[in-house]
Formats: sequence, structure tokens, C-alpha cells
Amino acid sequence: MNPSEESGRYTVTAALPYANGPLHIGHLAGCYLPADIYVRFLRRRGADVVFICGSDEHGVPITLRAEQENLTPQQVVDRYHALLKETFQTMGISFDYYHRTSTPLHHRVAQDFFKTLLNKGELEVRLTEEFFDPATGRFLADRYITGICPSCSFDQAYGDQCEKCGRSLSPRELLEPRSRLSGAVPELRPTRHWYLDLGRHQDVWLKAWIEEQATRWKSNVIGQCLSWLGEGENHLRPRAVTRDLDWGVPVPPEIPESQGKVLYVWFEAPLGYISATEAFFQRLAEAPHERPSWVRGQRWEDYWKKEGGSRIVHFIGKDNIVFHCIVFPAMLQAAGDFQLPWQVPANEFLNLEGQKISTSRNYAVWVHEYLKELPERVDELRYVLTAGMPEQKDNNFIWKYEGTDATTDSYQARVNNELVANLGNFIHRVVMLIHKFFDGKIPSPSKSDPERHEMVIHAFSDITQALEQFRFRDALGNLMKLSSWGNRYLQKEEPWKTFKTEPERAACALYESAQLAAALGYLLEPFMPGTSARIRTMLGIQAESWRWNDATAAQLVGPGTPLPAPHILFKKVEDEEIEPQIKKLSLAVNGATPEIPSDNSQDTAPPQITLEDFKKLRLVVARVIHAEKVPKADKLLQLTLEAGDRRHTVLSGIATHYSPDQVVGRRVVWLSNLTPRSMRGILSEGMILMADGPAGRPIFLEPSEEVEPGSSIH
Ligand code: B3M
Ligand code: ZN
Repeated sequence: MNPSEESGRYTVTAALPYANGPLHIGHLAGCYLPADIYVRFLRRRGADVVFICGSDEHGVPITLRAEQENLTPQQVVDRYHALLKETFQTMGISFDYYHRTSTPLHHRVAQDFFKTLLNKGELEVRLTEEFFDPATGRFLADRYITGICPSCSFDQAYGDQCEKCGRSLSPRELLEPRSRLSGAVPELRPTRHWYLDLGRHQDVWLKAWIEEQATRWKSNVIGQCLSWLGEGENHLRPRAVTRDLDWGVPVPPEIPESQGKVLYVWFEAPLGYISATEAFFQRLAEAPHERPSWVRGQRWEDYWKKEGGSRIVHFIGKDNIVFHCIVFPAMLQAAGDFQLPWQVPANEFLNLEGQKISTSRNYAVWVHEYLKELPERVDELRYVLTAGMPEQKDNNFIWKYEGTDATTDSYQARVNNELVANLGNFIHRVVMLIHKFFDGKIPSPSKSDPERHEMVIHAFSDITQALEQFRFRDALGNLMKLSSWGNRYLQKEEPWKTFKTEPERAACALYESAQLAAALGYLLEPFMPGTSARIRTMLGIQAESWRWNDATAAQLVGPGTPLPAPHILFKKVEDEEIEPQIKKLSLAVNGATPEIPSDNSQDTAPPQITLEDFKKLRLVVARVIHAEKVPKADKLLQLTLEAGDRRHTVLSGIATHYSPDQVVGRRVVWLSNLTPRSMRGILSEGMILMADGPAGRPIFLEPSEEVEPGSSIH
């Protein structure tokens, strides 16, 4: 076998996102993009690989969200599961199977696993006292208890953590604890749970096993693992694998005293990788034609059991390290005959404009919103996030650099200076010049230039090695260096000049440049699959089932191959395109929540609301002082509103009923605290309320007497 081929078997997982919110760019950079790049690379190298993920649909994050939104947990997970799945698909994250943990299959897998551990004597029952809410009759998860932080006196600290000073807490440390469900003072009540004795595993094999990984695993990962495996106070303790909750995988009902108990979410969620693989093979059994060519195993066991010999790779963020490197391996080992993870290439965090991404404060770039607002820029986002991937330490995402030092780090600068000016420019020049001087056909020189081929081979080996070692930034950096070399090569050869004086030389330069462009077209695939396909099409390459190694061939596209008309790969990012994004972040800090596509299949009659709900609406009288049509949007008018001493932009879908001059000067009812949303690159702040008139015509609501713009409506 060629040393760059890979025939081994791999099981690649990406952390199951909680189905309690949309995906943000930190998730992509931390986990899903590196996983996808790695898997695409493995597939092209000929590995036998399954790529597995799914929604994590249990646990307190889900029930909390359901309570906040007045929905059932099932409604919450249905909504976000659909959104997550679609977002991954549009971003090109190429899971072989995307499952979910609320399915009967997953419940069965998790319950069977629990029973296996029980039968092997791995679980012991312990009686402890836990907080109980006497008003609702429910035991309270740590997050459901609030009180005063003993460190900083913040009066809304949670039972697991104080969000103000960051201290991690246990509910017993809170002063004046209260139930978040009812406000009642929680009481300690006895309850029984099943425990896995991690400490025993630590002593028998786990510590030694972790130490064996020290040379192979990333240093940020191994460091965190070792800190968990100390002595005395820091020795691992038995961990409860069940909870008193009503949302989750029930403890198997045939087990005595299992009533009202569910498996702890961190016990069953990692088993979701296994149940997803099982679901995948069930589907392949029913639909064999759907089997991807790279999946060569016959049963899910081939990818999880020892005899299958698969290399299991878990892509996760750093906050999940302990569960994937310690708890899950201990569970697998306790159950017997399971393969332990081979690699856990956890990333650090991505910050946003210098601040921590915060879901609760809506301070994030939400991927589904990005895809709606910048729909043509999927690969640009993949590129920018990979180039700045937080591999060894936290990194920062910025849209635009506004300081005085030159920097190439912002989204805008990376797209403009690297994708447009380097990669896009090189490919475009090559194709244009071939059209201009060689009639759109790959030239046929009588000699070749070995230096070009050496450059590709050299870069190929650097890129391959970096990918094997999970150094995605380096891999991409080396690709871009190869493209820069191509630009310099063209600059040096000047085929547009030599075409007249030394036509042979021009032919050679453009032939070699086309081969280089083609090699880039192959090697870019894991990083930017859409761009890779477009480059290959532009170079007249039709092969679909190419291998990674093919990129090193001396000739990738033969003389005489006709090239289709060229088109631009990347467009420059103008300020106007990203300014709404920046503005949205500054508004987000004021507590707005992300907009989630609603599920129309549900009951459309709005629920009853309380006066408190109504008071959340900030309704204001405003005056329209300017109106214009939005280019390329038939229905939209862009209105400028004056309310008090400020002006606001609102987009309104009334352009088919009103012309701009029919609107200017009117007083309108404006819902001003609706989450701002960007359409066609324009940020719309709030909306104008209209009545449904005859034949669907929207009718303005105006005050019946004179009131000042800015007056509020109650
Ligand atoms: N849902 C936690 C998280 O999103 C969790 C990962 C589960 S992986 C088995 O951080
Ligand atoms: Zn505190």
C-alpha cells in the first residue's frame, strides 16, 4: 500500500449538541468543522469510516428551556432537532447518520447498557439526601436551585455555579436556597441512586491507560485528564448515573425502586454514539443502496466492539473532556469487550469580538441566521473558522478589524486578503489566461517544469501530516501557501507577455499552473467542499471517486481538455455586508433572543397570555420620515422611523400595497423591542403593526388624535 493510503477502520463522533438552542460558530469551530474535515480526509484516503452525531435531547438544559418557553420538552427537542439537522446539512457537515436520543432505539440501547453494568456488579445503590421542592413534589436538579453565592453574595447563583463570579458550587453551599420552579424553600429528602465507582477504575486501569495516551493525545486534553486523576481529595469518587427527573431515559422499569428515576444525561448521551451507529446500520439493512462507499463494516459492532478494531475518535469542546476521556471509557470498560477511544482531539473555545460567546445573553453568531443572511458564503465561514480554529488555546472571531495595526485575522480580512486575493485570484487568472491565449483548452507544452510538481508533493506531505495530527490550521495554511506560490509563479512566468515572444514557455507555465490549480481543487475538499467542486469543474475535471493521493499525480488535467466559462469563486466582503452583523451583536448584549423558525404544523391559535406577557411588548407611536424600496425584494419597503429623538430602520412587507410616498409622513404603531433581524443585508429593528384589510391589504393603525412620536402605547 502506498504510505499515504489508509485502509484502517475509524469511528468518528462529534459531540451531540443539546437540542435546546441553535448552533453558533463556537460549536462549529470547536467540534463540527474539525470533525468534518478529518472525516472527508479519511474518506478520500480510502479508510473505512462512519461519521456519527445526533441531538442530545435529555437533561436539565432541555427541561429548563421548555419551562422558559412554556412548551413541553418534546416540543423543544422536536423544534431544535430539526433546526440543528438542517444547519449541519447546509454547512456541509457530512454526517453519515444524525440521530436523536429521544428515540425508542436509543432508550433501548441505554437501558440495556445500564442493565449490563448492573448484572456485572458495576453499579451500587446508595441512599443520599437531595433537595426536594415540597410545592411541586419534585426533586431538584442543581440548576433548579437558586440562592446567594457564598463567595460574591450574588443573589441569583445556581446550585451548580455562580454565573457572576464563576465559582462552581453545590446546592448545599448556597445561602437562602430556593426552588426555581416554585420559589419554595427546598428540603433535603432521602433518595436512592445507582453509582459507578470511578475511583476503583482509576486504580485498576484507568490512570495507567490515560498515561499511555500522553504521547498521542493533545497536550490540552491530557493535561485536563491528569488533573482529574489525583490522590486523596482529587481521587475519582463514585458517580451517580441516575437522577430523579421526569424527562429522560427511564431506569428500566423491571428494576426494583426504579420509579421516577431516569438515567443521568451524561450516562446515556455518549451511548447515543452507539445507538446512532446502530440506527445507521438498521437503515442500511433496509436501504442497501444508501450505503456510502466508505462504510465497509457490516454491523454496528464492527465500529464499537474490540474485535472490530476500529479507531474511535471523539471530536468535542474542552468542557466535555472529562466525560469522554474518563467517564465514558470507564463505562465502556465496565461493560466489557468495547473498544476505548483512540483519540479525543478536543478544542478550546472561540470568543467573539473579544468576549465569551453566551447563549443566554444571545451573544453569538448563530449559524442558521448567518446562513440566511449570507447564504452564498458557506465556504467562507468554513475557511475563516478553520484558519482561526482554537486548537491549542482560545481564539477570537472578529467580523472586521477597526484598529490601526494591519491584521489579517478578521472575517472580512481573511476573505478579502486570503480567499479573494490569493486563492480565488490564482484560480481565476489561470482559467482566464487559458481562455484568452489557448482558446479555452489546457495547453500542450513540449516540456514540463518539475519545480511546480515538487511544490505540490512537498505541500501534500505537509498537509497530510498536519491532518493526521489534527492540526487543521496548519494544514489549511500550507494549502494557502501553495496557492501563493502559484500566484508568484504566474507573476514570474508572465505568460501574458511570453505568449508572443516564447509561446512554448507560456504554454508550459499555464499547463503547470492548471495542474497546480487542480491539485488545490483536490486538496481543498475537506476544508471547502463546495469551492473544491467548483474548481474541479472549472478545470474540466469530471472524476468523482478520486483519492487523496491523486493530488500528487504529475498530470491531473490533460492537454486539450476544454474548460467551461470561468466564474468568480469568492466575492469581496464589503463593509455594508458585515455591518448589520456587528450591529446585531451590540444589540444582542441587551438581552434579545435568537429568532427560531417556528413550527407551523403546531396549533396556530396563540395561547392565552398574562398581563406580564403583554407588558413585555414595547409598543410605540412613530413617524415614518423616509421610505424606499429594497432592491431585489419585491415586497419590502425600508422605512426610517422617528420616535423620540432617535431614528430606526424597519423593513416592512407592504411594498406591493403602498409606494414609498404613500407612506412617508404617516404615524404608525411600532413594536420596538422585537429581536432585530437582518434581511438582504439590512438590519430591521422591530416591526410596524397593520390590520388585515379587505383582500389581504394591510391597513395602517394611526392614533385618532395628535400624539408625539415616541409616545408609548399600553
Ligand atoms: N450535549 C454537552 C454539550 O453540548 C453535550 C454533549 C454530549 S456528547 C455525548 O456541551
Ligand atoms: Zn458568586
